[in-house]
Amino acid sequence: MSTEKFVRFPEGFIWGAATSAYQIEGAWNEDGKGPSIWDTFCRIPGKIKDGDTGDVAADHYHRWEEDVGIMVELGLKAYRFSIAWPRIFPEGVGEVNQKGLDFYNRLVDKLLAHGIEPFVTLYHWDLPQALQDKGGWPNRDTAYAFANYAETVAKELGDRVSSWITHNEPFVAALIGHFTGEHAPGIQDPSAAFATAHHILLSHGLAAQAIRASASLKPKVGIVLNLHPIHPASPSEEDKLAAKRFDGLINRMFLDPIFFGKYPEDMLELFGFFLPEIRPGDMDTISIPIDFIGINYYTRIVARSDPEFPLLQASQVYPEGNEYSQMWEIYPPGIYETVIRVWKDYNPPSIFLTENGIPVPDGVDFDGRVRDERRIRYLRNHLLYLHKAISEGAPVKGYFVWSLLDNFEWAHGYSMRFGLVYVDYKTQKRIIKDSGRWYAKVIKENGFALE
Ligand code: IFM
Repeated sequence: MSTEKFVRFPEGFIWGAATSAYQIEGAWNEDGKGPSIWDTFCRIPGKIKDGDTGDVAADHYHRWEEDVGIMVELGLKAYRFSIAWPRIFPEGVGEVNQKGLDFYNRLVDKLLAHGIEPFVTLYHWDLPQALQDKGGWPNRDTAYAFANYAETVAKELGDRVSSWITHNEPFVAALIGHFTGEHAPGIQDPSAAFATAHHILLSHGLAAQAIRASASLKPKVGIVLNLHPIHPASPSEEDKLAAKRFDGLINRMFLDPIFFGKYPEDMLELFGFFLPEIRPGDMDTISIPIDFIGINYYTRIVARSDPEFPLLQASQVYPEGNEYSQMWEIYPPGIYETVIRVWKDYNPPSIFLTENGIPVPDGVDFDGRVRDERRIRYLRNHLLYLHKAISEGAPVKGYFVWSLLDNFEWAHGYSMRFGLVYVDYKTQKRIIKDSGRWYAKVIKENGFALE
């Protein structure tokens, strides 16, 4: 008698994989594309590991047909990708570059021809440099430029695309781009960071309205946040406060305005004076009802009180004896904790796990296979906890692995490999890793067996 238990996902569960434009496309200056802040940032010596750039990346701009072929082989039900704003508006606003739109038209048509649902992200961090030159996100005008860009794309693709994501991880764009400065545009100024946060949130609401007014298929509009469970390093009151502050800055500072139309009180007390002018109506625009929330889950944060640390007076600790990847602690129960928390505290109509994955220093074995068992274990353990959340009633409709392909991992350059598919950057040859084969089976069977 078999004692095998099968972890079955709900009928119609959407299995996908995700990428973003700057991380895979390359072709940084082709077919009329304007430069983005990442094109500029990568050229500043010392900003990116080994001086890498996204100039060529995984050359997806030229190999997109082959890449869709791989998605078909994996049996993906959905593909989440982002549109490069500077391909559509080389100057951020003004004249539209039809060749840029055509690239995404072809991609969307091909996906649909194979029954793969496109999930379009409008902003995954590659702001047109021309807008940065006018002040970037700290300038409120950028929010209106974004709404205009969203309207243009929704008019073009909105007869075939129905799932729209306005922004990917506003926390990262705001704080890592404008406070720590580790990401483009490399600014280190708390006022710029909080102005960016507010203007990105505002632009999300404006874009949601523009998409709904312009797309001919009834659109489903959402936003993607990077969320973490935050645990205190010890039971002390100081560490509990440290955890609360981390939670405020990373999670609630974005969830509360979107769902409740207000910034959290404790964050306003701490950082209110860094926020830009909040005009009447802003919070209503930001809290326009959404159709889904996208959660990117990778890891948890363990926080301790640290008076030396700027902004939060709290810092992250990495407890000994836990399991780590090249970048973060591996903490599968956190996906459950995060989903349940978002469901219970914010009650979204539906939830997608829009990113989950792990960097592994994969290599090709002599027989041409990439045996990335660690990634399989990571995905499987996270899916197990996601399944638990779903079986308790959380309205999770789909899951996207980060990432379809190995790609440009921002400040880490090409040193981190997140793909289900290995990319040999010298030849651009693609090899489906063991994890890709494993995921294909999960998709086919709508779950996996548990010994
Ligand atoms: O590669 C990134 C992605 O662009 C946004 N979310 C996290 C991923 C891994 O760091």
